[in-house]
Amino acid sequence: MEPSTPSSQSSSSPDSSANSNDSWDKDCTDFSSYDEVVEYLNSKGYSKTNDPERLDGWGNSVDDGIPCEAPGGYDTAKINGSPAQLAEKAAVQDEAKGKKAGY
Ligand SMILES: [Ca+2]
Repeated sequence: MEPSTPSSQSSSSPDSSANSNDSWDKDCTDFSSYDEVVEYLNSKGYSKTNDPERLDGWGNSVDDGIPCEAPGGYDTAKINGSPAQLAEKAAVQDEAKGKKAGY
């Protein structure tokens, strides 16, 4: 009887190089300006609930619909699915409803 030895010892070699630079997975640091972040997010159709590249939940670490860190005073209504944009849409709908109702 042979002593059972594990045929391959798993040495701990962290394979971090693989996921740091995936071309499809952008990070906030890959953008040179916040407008670029928003443009990218909008062009991909990403939003708070559709964020495969985890652009939201970075920096302020909250899935709040705001990707990366918006500079102070930034018009976040430009961001696809952001709370500010949703509020704007709701306001427009309310207005339309109001017009229909004759207000
Ligand atoms: Ca966020």
